[in-house]
Amino acid sequence: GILASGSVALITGASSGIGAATARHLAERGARVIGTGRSRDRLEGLAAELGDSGLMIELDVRDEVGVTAALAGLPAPWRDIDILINNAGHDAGGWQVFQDLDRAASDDVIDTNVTGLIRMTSHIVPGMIARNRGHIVNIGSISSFSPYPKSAVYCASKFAVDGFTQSLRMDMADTLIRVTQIDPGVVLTGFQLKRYKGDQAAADAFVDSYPTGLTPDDVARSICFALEQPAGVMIDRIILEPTLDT
Ligand code: 8X3
Repeated sequence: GILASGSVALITGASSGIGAATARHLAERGARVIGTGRSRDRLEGLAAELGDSGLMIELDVRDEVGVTAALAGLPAPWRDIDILINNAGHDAGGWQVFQDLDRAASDDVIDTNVTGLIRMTSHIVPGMIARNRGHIVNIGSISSFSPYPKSAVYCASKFAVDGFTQSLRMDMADTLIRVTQIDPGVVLTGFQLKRYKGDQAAADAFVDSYPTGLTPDDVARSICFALEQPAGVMIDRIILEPTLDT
């Protein structure tokens, strides 16, 4: 399968949360993992854990020039990317009714979650097509199809990811490239704290209302499930929700 020993996976937003957990799971299964994030410092821990199976690079999905340079600078053995995990995304400062949302924060949500995800895909798809080999995993959300209040721009961003995933899959129809979307509900990561603008008490209260919130490992196992299917099996979408939702 594509998740074989020596396969190269690139994971955006690898410094924490779902991205970091997925990096560990893929490395455990023999993949070589390029972990990207905005800050090299925050990737240090993962670099130490993964050793020779990991390559950490500083890359901001919002930055076209930086992305181009970072990918062009990959050492030769890391250039043929088999698996792209488009994980980088946030709703920083987003827990607000739309009329109170900060405009700059909203723009950043779109730049990262939508434009950045499309940018990474557009850089990496040509090589996948040339080799007729690849699996793209986009991290959506339950917000990709089930909107809720106080997250208008975030929900818009995840609906956009959903449309992109589905249309991209159709465009890959005459290739062996697979496209999967993973749609988690509440996952207990730094996402929640950022959404609440760093208000720890508010984030804790939210998290406490989900006694069985999903962990990053739960999401990582779903990603592995999709990747480990035989070449003829396309997992379109996996939706995960916490069992208890109080
Ligand atoms: C975010 C999902 O449930 O934390 O993608 O709002 S939730």
